[in-house]
Amino acid sequence: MNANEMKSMGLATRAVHAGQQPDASTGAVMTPIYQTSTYAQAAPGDHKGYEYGRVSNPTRTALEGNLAGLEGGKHGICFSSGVAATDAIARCLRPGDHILASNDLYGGTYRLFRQVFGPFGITSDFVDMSDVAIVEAALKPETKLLWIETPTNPLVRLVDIQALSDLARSRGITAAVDNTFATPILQRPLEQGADLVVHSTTKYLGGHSDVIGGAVCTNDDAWAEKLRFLVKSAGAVPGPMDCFLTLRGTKTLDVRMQRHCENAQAIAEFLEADPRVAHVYYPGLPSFPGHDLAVRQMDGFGGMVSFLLSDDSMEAANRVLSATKVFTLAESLGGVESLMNHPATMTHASIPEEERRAAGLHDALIRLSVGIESKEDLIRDLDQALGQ
Ligand code: P1T
Repeated sequence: MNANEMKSMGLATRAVHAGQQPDASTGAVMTPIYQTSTYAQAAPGDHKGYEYGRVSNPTRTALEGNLAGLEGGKHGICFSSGVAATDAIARCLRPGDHILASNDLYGGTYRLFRQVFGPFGITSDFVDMSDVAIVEAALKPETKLLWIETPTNPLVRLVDIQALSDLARSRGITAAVDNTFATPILQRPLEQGADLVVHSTTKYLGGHSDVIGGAVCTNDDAWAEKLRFLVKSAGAVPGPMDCFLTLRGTKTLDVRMQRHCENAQAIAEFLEADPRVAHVYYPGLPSFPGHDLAVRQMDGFGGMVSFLLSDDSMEAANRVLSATKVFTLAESLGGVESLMNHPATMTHASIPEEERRAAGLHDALIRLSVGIESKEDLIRDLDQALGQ
């Protein structure tokens, strides 16, 4: 099937087949793990498209084709981690350039923009992107990159991709969307005008919490060329085994996302009705401020649920976080197993306390990555932990 035929296929079909071909030398249906650092040349420059493992690898190529197919993009470019993918994009900026990002986003992205790129003269601001007017007011003449996370991490706020991509385009600014929380099954930002889609493939795409990886997808040839140059020149590449594991994960992405969404919805409804919980953040709740936009922009509400305890203290959070038996207390998300996380002390600890609180990341905020277990067991586990 060529790329155009693939585009007309449903997402579940693309998840299994995009970028996949039986191995040319053996007919192996699954792309082998090409565990090699280099490739034989018959004569100088006479090779089969692969010269050196940092530049490219057939297992990586198969994954890149798969991710591009899922996002509906021309190009997929893989990196050794999600932050390496973000880093590659930011490296294309120059001293004096400005990044405008969401004020509710993965703490490591904040740290990268502020602490790694700040000293190189690249400035960054973080605003509430759920309001287009706030974003417009915060743009500067030197803004070159609009960094959108939606749903955001950890408050699962919704940001209007089409509106912000249109705004960015009208000002000559690149719009990048971190699509890690939604995955292409639920949301395809390139179709909504974004220039770049970024993933931590560590999460839902890999899906089994056994591999770290990142990717960028785009239809923009110039961006693809710049990023491939950085892959070759800066070298943050995933190994063939990691690509194989991620590719094994993406094939079941569609079915897994359905179960993540179903379980998360049930848990959000349970928590919303519980007096021990002050507030529930989940786009699938009609009471949630981003619900209408989620209905328009997404094909499902995702597997991430956050909630605030009625007793907003570190002690109360610690009691719940230490008491679950099915949910594991751990950073990360998107695996088949349910995880819980304390943003204030774990994933978002690198955001200064004042900014963290201002962004709504309270001490007793708990983030759930709802897995694909039986939802009755998950609800029972939360119920008993809330009672501690
Ligand atoms: O961990 P890595 O593969 O480098 O991905 C970074 C990253 C990028 N974008 C989003 C939205 C993320 O959530 C992450 C990583 N997040 C966690 C580890 C976490 O627990 O939130």
